[in-house]
Amino acid sequence: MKKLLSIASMLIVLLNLGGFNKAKAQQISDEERMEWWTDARFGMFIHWGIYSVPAGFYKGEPQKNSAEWIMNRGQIPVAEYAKFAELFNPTLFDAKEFVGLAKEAGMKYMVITAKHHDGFAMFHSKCNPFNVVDATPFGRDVMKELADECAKQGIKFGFYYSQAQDWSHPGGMGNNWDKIMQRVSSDAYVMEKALPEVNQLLSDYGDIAIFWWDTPRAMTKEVVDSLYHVTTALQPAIITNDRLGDDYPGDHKTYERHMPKKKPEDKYWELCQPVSSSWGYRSDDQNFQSVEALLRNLADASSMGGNYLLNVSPTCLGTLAPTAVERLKAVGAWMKKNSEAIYETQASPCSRVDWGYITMKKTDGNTKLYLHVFDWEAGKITVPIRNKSAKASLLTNGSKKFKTKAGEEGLTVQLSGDAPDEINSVIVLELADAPDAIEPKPFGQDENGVVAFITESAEFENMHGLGVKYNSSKDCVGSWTNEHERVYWTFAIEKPATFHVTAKTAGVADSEFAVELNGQTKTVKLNATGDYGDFKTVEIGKFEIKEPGNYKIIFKPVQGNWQPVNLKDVVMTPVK
Ligand code: H79
Repeated sequence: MKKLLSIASMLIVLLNLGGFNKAKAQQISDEERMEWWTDARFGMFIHWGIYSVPAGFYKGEPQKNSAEWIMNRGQIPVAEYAKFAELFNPTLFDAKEFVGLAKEAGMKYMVITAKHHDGFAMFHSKCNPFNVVDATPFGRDVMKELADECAKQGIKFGFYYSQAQDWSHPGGMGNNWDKIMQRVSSDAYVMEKALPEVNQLLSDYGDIAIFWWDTPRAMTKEVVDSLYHVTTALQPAIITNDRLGDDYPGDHKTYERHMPKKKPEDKYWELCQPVSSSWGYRSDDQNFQSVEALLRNLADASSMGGNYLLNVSPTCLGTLAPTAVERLKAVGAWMKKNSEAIYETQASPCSRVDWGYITMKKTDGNTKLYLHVFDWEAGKITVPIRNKSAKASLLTNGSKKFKTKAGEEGLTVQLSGDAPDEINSVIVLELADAPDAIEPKPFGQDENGVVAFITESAEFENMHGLGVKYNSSKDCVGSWTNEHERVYWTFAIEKPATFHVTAKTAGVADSEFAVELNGQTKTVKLNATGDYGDFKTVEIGKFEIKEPGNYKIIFKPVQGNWQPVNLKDVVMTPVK
C-alpha cells in the first residue's frame, strides 16, 4: 500500500508542482476557502454520460431507477455498454448556453459528472480510451468546453468523480455481472485509472472549485489519502465533499434527495437533488418538481444554513428537456428580484414556522430577517422572537410596509393586499437588536403522561439521507434494509415514571432489533407479519425514567439477525 502513496507523490514530482509549495505558502483558512461556497447557496449539478443514449431503456424494456445506473440494472456487459458511446453525438450541445442557463437560474456554481460508476470519461482521458473524445463520433472534450465557459461567465466549476466504483475497469468496484471480465486488483484500478484521471482533471482544466466524490465503497485509507493528497496539492483552494472515504469528513456534509428535517449540526452542508426523478436523462421521466417545490427547497436549505445543488440531465443530443429549462428559468425569474434573501444569508435564528422559511443577514450589529412567505393567505404571520419592534417592508418594493405587533408567541406581521409573488413573497424584517428566538416547547408527554411518537417525526442515522426513511403512503418508517442504520426520536419528560413501550412492525421475514432508552436496552424478536403493510403490535418492555429531562429512544437492528421491517406507532405508557 505504501506503493500507492509513493505513486501519488511520484505523480506530483513528475508534474513538478512548483506551485504546490507556493500554494502551501499562501494557504488560506478553511473559513476563507468556504466563503464563496456559503455565499452562493445555489448550484447546478449535471449528470451527463453515455447512459443518456439508452435513456432508461435496454432492449426495449424500461430499467428501474435512475438512468445512470442502467449498466448495473440491466446487467449490461462492458463490451455491449461501450456501444452506447458509438451513438453518443450531442451535436446540439452548447457550453455557452448551458452556463448561461445556470446563471439565469441564479446558480453560482456547477458540478458535472467527469466519470460516473459506469467508468466512461466525459473528458479526454489520457489513460483510458473509453472517453468522450476517443470513443464517440462527437470527439469533443465537453468538460473542457464547460470549464472554459464557466471561467468566462464567472461560474465556479467542479467535477463529480466516482472514485471507488467503476463497472468498466476490471479492478473497479461494483461489476459482478460481466463474466468475461478478468478481474485485477483494486490497486491496479486506482493506479492505472482513478489516480491519473483525477490528476488530469485537476491539472488541465483550469481552476477547479469543487471535487465531488461519490460512494466511498471499500476505500482503504491509503487510497483515500493518496487521492486526497493529489486533490489538495494541485488545487489548494478546492472544496471537497464527505464521500471520499468512510472516515474522511471533507469540507461539507452531503444529503442526497431528502432535505434534512432540522438544521444539521455541521457548519457546511449541501442537499443535492434531481429536478425530476432521475439524475441521468430518462426519456420517460416526466416527474419534474414544481417551481413552488424548487423555491421551497432553496429557501428551506438556506434557512438551515445549507446549499442546494439542483441536478439537470442532458440528453444524448446535448440539450435539456424543455420542462427542465422552464423550471430553471422560473426559479431565475424569482431570484432576479429576490436573491438578496438567498445569497450571503445565514440560517434562521428561529425554529421552523408553518407559513414559510426565514433567512438572516447580520451586518454591523444590524439584523435583517428575510421572511419567505409561502402562505400569504394566512393574513398574518408570526416570527417566534421576543424582539419588541421591527420595521417590515417588501423586499421587491421597500415602500410597501407592514404593521408588526409583539405578542406571547412572537412578533406578528400583518399581511395586506394580494400576494406580491405567486409563490414566495419576501418581507424584510429589520430588527433594532439581535434576534432573541423563542424556543418551541419540546415534544413530550400528554396529560396522562403518555408519549405517543409521531412516526413522521422519526430521525435517522443513515448515509447521506439515503436508506431508511419515512414512507408517507404507509405512514411508517421504511426502506430499512441496512442493519447499520438506526431510527430514533427525541422527547422531553416532565413527569418521570416507569414506561411500558410498544410499537407496530410489519415485515416478510423474522427480524430482531434492540431498543435503547435512558441507558437501558431491550432486544426484541420481530415475527414476520406476512406483508410490509400488515402491522402487528410488539411489546418492547419496561423502561425506567427517574429524572425530568430530554431523552432519546433508539431502534437498532441486531446485526446478523436483521431483515427489513416497517415501523410505526411507538408509544410509551406510564405503568400504574
Ligand atoms: O450520482 C447520483 C447517484 O447515481 C449516486 N449519487 C447521486 C449523486 C448514487 N450512487 N449510489 N447511490 C447513490 C446510492 C445507492 C443506491 C442504490 Fe440503487 C440502491 C443502489 C442500488 C439500490 C438506486 C436504486 C440506484 C440503483 C437502484
